[in-house]
Formats: sequence, C-alpha cells, structure tokens
Amino acid sequence: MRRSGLTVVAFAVAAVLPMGCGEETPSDQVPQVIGTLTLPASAPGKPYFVRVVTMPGPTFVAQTTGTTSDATTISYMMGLSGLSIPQGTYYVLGFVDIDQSGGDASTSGDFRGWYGHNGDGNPPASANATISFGISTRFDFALVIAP
Ligand SMILES: [Ca+2]
Repeated sequence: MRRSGLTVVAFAVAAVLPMGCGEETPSDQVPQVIGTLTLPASAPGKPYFVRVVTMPGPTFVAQTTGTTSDATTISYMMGLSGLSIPQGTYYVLGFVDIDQSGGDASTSGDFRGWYGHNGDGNPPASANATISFGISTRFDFALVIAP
C-alpha cells in the first residue's frame, strides 16, 4: 500500500510541473496598468471604474470596477486576471458615480477625470498613456467634481 501511494504522488507532481511553467509566458506579455486616483472628497460605498480607451467615449479596451472605501484615494490595477491590453497609447478615465445614476456619462456631482487633464477633468488633446508589453505602468491622477 505504501509503495502504490508514493507512485501516485510522483505521477501527480510530474503532471503538474509542465502546466506551472507554461503559465509564465502569457503573464510576462500582459501589460499591467496601476495607479492611484485622488478624490476631491471621501465618498464611501460608491461605484467607480477606471477605463483604458482608444478615444474619449463609452467604448473601452480595459476596465476595472469597484466600490469606494472611506479613503480619499482609490488604488487600481488592470492587466492581470486575463485582461489583455494591446500595447499602444491610450486615454485613461477615472470615474466615481456619486449619485449612482449608472451609465457612462457623468452627472452633476460625480467625480471624474482623465489622466493628464488640465484641472477641469476633461480629456487631454491627444492620447497620453503609453502601455507596453511586460511593463507595469503607473497612472496617478486626481478626479474633480463634475459640474
Ligand atoms: Ca452619476
């Protein structure tokens, strides 16, 4: 009985090893986007998203969502868990739906901002967030209160 138990263990280890090695290649190729959003005020329990888009609008190539805590910052991360962002230069949008009205457009009082905005929260004149394979890129920016 003891011998057959060891045989089973050895077989299981041999079967698992090739799978573990194979997982390294895709994760090396997936760009990771991280950053911190600074909020104009604490607003706990509100839905937020951070999006990577090719042009300002509702269509995104990657998104992370969550619910705000009582902090005035949100730390976010994208690019893991199977999200694959093609390398290139993008816009990055941060948004907190304060009145929880839903949808893609901000309503008065929501927190919103595009990475690199000039203080009004609006998108910059051209794409400014360069994302490359195998690199963890940080985009920290502040959100403003939508008028
Ligand atoms: Ca809203």
